Amino acid sequence: MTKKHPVNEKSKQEQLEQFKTDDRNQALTTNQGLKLSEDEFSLKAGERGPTLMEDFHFREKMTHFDHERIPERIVHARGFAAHGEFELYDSLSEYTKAKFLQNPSVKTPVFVRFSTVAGSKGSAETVRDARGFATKFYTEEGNYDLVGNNIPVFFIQDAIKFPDLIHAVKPEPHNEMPQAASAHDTFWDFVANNQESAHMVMWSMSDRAIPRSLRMMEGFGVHTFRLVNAEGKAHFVKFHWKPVLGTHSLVWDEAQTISGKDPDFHRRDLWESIENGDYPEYELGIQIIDEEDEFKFDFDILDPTKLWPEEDIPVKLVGKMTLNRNVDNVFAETEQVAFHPGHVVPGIDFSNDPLLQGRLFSYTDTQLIRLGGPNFHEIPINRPVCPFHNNQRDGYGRQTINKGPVSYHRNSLAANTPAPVPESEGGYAHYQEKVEGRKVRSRSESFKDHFSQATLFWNSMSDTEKEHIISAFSFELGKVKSKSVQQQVVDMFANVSTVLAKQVAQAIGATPPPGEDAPVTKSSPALSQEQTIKKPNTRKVAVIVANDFSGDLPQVLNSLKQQGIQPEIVSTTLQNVKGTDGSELEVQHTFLTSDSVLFDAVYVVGSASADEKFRKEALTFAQEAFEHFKPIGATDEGVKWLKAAGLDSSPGVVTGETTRFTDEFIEAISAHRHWNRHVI
Ligand code: HDE
Repeated sequence: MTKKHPVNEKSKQEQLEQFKTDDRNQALTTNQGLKLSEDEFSLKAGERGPTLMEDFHFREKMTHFDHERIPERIVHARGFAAHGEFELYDSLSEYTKAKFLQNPSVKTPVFVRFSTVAGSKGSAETVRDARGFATKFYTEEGNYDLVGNNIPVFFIQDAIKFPDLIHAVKPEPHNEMPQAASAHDTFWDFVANNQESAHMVMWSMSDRAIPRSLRMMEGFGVHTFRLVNAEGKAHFVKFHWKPVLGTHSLVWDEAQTISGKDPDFHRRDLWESIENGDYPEYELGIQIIDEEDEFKFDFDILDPTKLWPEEDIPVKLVGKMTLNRNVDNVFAETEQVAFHPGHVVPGIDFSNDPLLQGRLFSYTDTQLIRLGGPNFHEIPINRPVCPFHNNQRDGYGRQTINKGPVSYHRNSLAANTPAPVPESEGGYAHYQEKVEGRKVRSRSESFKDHFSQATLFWNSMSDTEKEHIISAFSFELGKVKSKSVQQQVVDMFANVSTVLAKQVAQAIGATPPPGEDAPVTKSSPALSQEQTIKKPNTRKVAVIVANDFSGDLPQVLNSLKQQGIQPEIVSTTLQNVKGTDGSELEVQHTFLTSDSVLFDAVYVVGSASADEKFRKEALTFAQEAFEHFKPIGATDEGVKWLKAAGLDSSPGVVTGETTRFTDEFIEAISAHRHWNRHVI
């Protein structure tokens, strides 16, 4: 007998609701429900006497506290997450039978966790690193996890090298330094001696590794997967997330300052955007290659150090994900969520990418230690929204109370249930790829070109992006102590570009490589962030205002807000500031509590009655924003201050009369950064 699984109509949100608890206005009890009369003093033999073993309340409270922490993720420890939903544009039935990819009217609940890779759980968020971009789709056929990064390729080609890579990038074991940084000897020693890393290193030395916001970065599934339709026909696929606000980055000096000024910069940005109703949105994109075309490319589509150039294989946008709800409890949800590339649904299958194959083992294995046993799927955030039944039993933290004596298959006592479901009725069947070969430990010849796509990436960068890459290499290798490692890296990257290698060699005192770069034959414009969407929405502007500001200011601020820009007032104290016409503005930040690096633009208004100290503070903001190529606006007294400091009349610096000023300032903010500014 085949019993169909009824679809659970409960949304993920409703499902989570039953686990939520509000302790306010409740009696204080032990975990056994015993009401407590006292919670401040342990039980003692006399007021000044020893504490008694009998104090079960003290022991329960302390034991629970002693066990509050769980092991952090070995990688991607520092992360932040949000709930949302995914909507499809058009049915993808041509390619896949996955139910959540059939019907555009279905909203699939999602949970997305973003992360840095190398740093520990408390590390700063704006470090140079790849970002994890892991999405759990709670579909009616079970959970589907797309566990990706914001960089489309990876450092290594075979999962067996992952422990080596991570040992090399993590703080060095003899002194546990540096935290959350690849700028040290062991990482670069690994790179030079594992040259398959060349392509990903180019990405991680680029602006992609210092995103402006988690809302403004792309996501990639990295590996080649398979989509399989109802007729059993398969296509190779790569997955993309495209942020609706475009892909934008910080500059390195700014990223480093933010690490100190606000180590929570990215989570704060995500949290506040969702609280403000500015929901982050990403479009899902797919690139498709026919099975017959597997060998038509000048790279192996199973090699995770290769991307599929978008100009050759276009990205089809198939749906949109909106993150619209913050978590209620970071530990219960963000920390306990367990992703796994092997969590798939019918219609989504794997390829033989050797990195993916290894990941299929690693993710369950890691949860066993991190979440303390095999029942992590029962934790509310990990539960599917559809029912699940099998003969797995017991283990640490088991919550399900399975009834009846039968927990084995095949059986007659329970009419041989729970029963497997045929493929035609939604049972998962692996794609029957024909596989043949000898058992070998080796790498395919087709995986051995490590430099062509690294060069493609370099050739696709704008001049500014190239400068940033050169500076990043110079910084990172400048921190490396071994002259030999420095030289090995310079020699290695001469295979990517001699221009790059020569400039880095110059900066770090290494021997430059001989030769010149070959003429550029191919570039991929989609790889440059200069080509991205540029919008003013959700950009934060520090508006520097003193008492006696001019009456036009509220009108300017309203025009900015109408464009989705977020002006925030900065002044000397948190007292309201008053205008000459009697209007008042609430101050959100002081010069002490904020810094220009925490904003996308600076608008200096000041006032004639502001003192010298105020003028200096305002100019510090403006100067720093200038050096980070950010838009700067000034009206009223601010114009005079900027002129006197020589900060006016540069690209992206807008000064002037109210009406024209507002339009031009909005335009300057949309541009994100003004690279053609002359900064010494
Ligand atoms: Fe992961 N990775 N990884 N990884 N990974 C983990 O799983 C691993 C790789 C990625 O927010 C761990 O639950 C191996 C590529 C993300 O919870 C662990 C290999 C990509 C996250 C693990 C890789 C990723 C992880 C640690 C080489 C991009 C965070 C904690 C074959 C496509 C998910 C955990 C979250 C986390 C193993 C390579 C993405 C140890 C063995 C390539 C976004 O299982």
